[in-house]
Amino acid sequence: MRRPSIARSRGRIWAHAPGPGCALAASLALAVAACTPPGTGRLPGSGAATPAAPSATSSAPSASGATLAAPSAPSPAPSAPAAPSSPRGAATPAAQSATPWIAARVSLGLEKVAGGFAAPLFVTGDGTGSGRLYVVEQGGRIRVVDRAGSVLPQPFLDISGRIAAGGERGLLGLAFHPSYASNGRFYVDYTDADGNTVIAEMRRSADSPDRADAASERVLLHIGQPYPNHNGGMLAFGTDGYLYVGMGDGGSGGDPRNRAQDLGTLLGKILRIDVDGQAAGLAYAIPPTNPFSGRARARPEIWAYGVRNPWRFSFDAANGDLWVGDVGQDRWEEVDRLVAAAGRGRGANLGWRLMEGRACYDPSTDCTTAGLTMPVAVYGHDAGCAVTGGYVYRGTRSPALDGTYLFSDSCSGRIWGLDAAGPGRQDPVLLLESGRPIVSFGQDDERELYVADIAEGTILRVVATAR
Ligand SMILES: [Ca+2]
Repeated sequence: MRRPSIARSRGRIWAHAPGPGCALAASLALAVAACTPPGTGRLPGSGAATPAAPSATSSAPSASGATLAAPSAPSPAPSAPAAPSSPRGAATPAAQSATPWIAARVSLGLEKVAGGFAAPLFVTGDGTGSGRLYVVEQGGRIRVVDRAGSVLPQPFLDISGRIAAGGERGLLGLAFHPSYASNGRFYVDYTDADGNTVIAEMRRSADSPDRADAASERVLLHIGQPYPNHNGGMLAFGTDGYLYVGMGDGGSGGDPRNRAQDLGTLLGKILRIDVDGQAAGLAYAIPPTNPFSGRARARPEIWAYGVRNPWRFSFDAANGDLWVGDVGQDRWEEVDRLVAAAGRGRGANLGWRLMEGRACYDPSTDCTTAGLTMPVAVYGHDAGCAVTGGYVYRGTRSPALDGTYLFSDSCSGRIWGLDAAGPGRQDPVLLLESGRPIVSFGQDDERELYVADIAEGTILRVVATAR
């Protein structure tokens, strides 16, 4: 079995660039990307790269569908006690069973949209209603899929010459400015030739909406990375118009310098910056309501802290809730829900390295839990190795999914659901055994959801029907 060996390897410290073999870099979110030789443009072989047996894999949407076996009477055990920190913790098991979401039986499938990509690890619309999908390739290119489903021959952007790719490095994130239609500005997160994080603003070409101007780069943040792993990489604009940035704890294993709890570093944090302003000495502005703005020895960019590697996060399009998939160490993967009406996690401490999921990590017993924000859901490494945070479905094609937060695991390929309006502590409901190394979800302008299969080089649409 491949998966158990990958899971065991995750706790090991590795301080050098990944060598041959995938197990090394399987330590984190880009388990499969480690198998991709950087710069070759070739897809990894499915045999070596696919960590789980593709039992249910199919490009036919319904054929691969698994049935959500939602029990008619939910088990009262571990999800019953609501986490005290949850603003929605008052929901009872009875109330949960009465929601349409948990009562529904959903058949979930994946429908291939486009392929031929080299290590795709993100996909998004541009917010203009153009129908374009932008596919981020780890090696440094962004490809365009047009409304008709054709992959344009010329990439939107190619900055592969500025990037160190491989393992958990590469072009990792992309976010379009909320006013992209008028200002043409978008944002990328990548690791540079030295492996350090760059967050930069770039612009659409003046000549064509299908091309970016690669020379337009304006660096906003440059963040040193002490180790090759845990680079975060997610960028997304909140409904507040600010850019949120996911930063890992700097890497190695076990957060050796306790950076995630150190407000003096940007590592192990979720950041929030104002890309439309510019403060003295900065390429951006600090939103005045950032929680640590003005505090001594704290970085004002920090929005929330205590994360290990928040590889993918998203905002619920219906209410602005922030959902974070934080990759765990050796035992637990977690999803955090930071409710907008309760501050969207402003200043929250999500626990790492004190805790891994809901378990003490360092110290291993009697860790202090006061003031920590607990995950809405966790799963153990018997079910995967690295969480892939997803989205709350708010599209129209699959009404059976409305209000379901979908997420996955890059090793096991399982797709689970959570009730976005449910209690503050839930058990993930298994929706599909995809058998695919799903390293990311993405959302188009109609709020339909996609997944990226980094080994096969494909983008697939999530579809579901009620049964
Ligand atoms: Ca946590």
